[in-house]
Amino acid sequence: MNNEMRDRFLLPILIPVGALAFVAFLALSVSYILLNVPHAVATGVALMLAFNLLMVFAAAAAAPNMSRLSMGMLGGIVLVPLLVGGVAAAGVVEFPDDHGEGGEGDMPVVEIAANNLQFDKDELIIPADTAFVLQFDNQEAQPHNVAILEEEGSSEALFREDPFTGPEVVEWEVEPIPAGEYYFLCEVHPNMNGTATVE
Ligand SMILES: [Cu+2]
Repeated sequence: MNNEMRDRFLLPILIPVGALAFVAFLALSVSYILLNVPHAVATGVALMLAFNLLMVFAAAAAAPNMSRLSMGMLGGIVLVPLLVGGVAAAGVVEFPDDHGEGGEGDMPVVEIAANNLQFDKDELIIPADTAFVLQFDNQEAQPHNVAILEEEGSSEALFREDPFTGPEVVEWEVEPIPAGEYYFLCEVHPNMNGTATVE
């Protein structure tokens, strides 16, 4: 098959099919990039892309008999900023991680507060076998902490942090605890205590 045959029979099929595939690929990758970058970057990339496409179509319309070489150059004009934008976006963006273990943000939060030498609740409900964040709001200028024990009087704590003086809110990461009934208290004021229900 010589070049002329190829041009006459093959190109009319190849060009539209190829163009369709290219447009589909472009649309998918562009939307993927735009959905994953901060708003300002997305707007910039989209504008740049729209401007480039406009230039290419304008050039193609003005010179219908353009050689393949200049077609290739125009393709480059479109693709280069797209690639640059993609790389820039990848640098700016933290892609969401599929496993959902992205740290503190994903953990369940258990809240407790202290004021007037009392906790605001006498039962802590804690998810079983799950690392969680214990958010402790010490609302007064008294040293308090939270310790979780197997039972009242246990010498070893499943969890404890040092007492601190408020007012201050702290977030502690707590290792998973198996289901069961436990005891929690402020070690500075042992009469501040309650039941930790892990379920
Ligand atoms: Cu206390």
